[in-house]
Amino acid sequence: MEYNFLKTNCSDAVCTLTISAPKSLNALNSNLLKELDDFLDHLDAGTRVLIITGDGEKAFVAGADISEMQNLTEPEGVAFGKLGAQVFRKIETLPIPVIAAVNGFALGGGCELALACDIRIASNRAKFGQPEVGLGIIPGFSGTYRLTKIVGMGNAKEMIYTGRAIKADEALRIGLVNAVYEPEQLMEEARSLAARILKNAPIAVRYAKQCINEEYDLPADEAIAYENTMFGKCFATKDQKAGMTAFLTKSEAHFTNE
Ligand code: CO8
Repeated sequence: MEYNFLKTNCSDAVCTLTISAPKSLNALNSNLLKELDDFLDHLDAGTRVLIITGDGEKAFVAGADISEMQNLTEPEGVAFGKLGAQVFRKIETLPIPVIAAVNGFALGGGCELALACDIRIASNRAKFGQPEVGLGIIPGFSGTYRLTKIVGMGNAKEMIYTGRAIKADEALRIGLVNAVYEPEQLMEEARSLAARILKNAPIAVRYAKQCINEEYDLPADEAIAYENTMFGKCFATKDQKAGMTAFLTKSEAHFTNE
């Protein structure tokens, strides 16, 4: 598929995906969401970390495309919401870590896109918000679900009821982002975070993501049992032997993803 709204740059097991709709501050229209869906389906098997960012200096993603939503009927609203929600769920469950490098406005669907990623880092110019109620809608790409989990119910309710955009320092304080950098350092920091992940055993990183995601909504005993099963599966990998042998022989581990 040819992409009109995505720029991709993949090398050394790291893919950087840049959302690019410059005329609308990278707003998510349905064609863009379909491209994103296609990109995720065809991600090279050798990719081990995905970084998502926005084109330009101003916006990560300024939301879903308001001009496309303006005249939707109720069933069309459901369909548009479902499209975004399914694509974002695909990001959340991708078997590799996904880093959101938030370089500017992350509003509405843009904030929800960042929430679907595993780790969020931001430039000090970034602004996060869920302004939907000011447009007569609610967050529709799973923001009411994920924001609450990430920043807690009180912070999520305040952001969603008021629609107030928060700056990067406040996002850091409430745990919406893990770190804040100067704009020109953001992508370098994202790549360095990816490089730190790449040093580790790929299957173990994948299992860890799967455990954290799957266990989050389970009762404690089921969650603990799930982890126990996955922990056991690690011992069936060559990389477990490589990692522990390297530690015990004081050498560097060479993981083969087996
Ligand atoms: N959709 C469409 N166009 C947009 C959007 C958007 N979300 N955001 C910006 N644009 C366009 C503007 O209309 C403008 O276009 P033009 O040049 O043709 O007038 C261009 O981008 C530049 O924007 P501004 O001139 O407004 O730039 P400013 O620097 O003055 O302001 C802001 C930047 C503050 C980011 C401002 O553009 C803004 O408030 N944008 C809208 C933010 C917003 O409300 N986002 C939430 C949208 S709703 C949503 O995401 C719901 C998700 C779930 C959907 C579920 C569907 C059922």
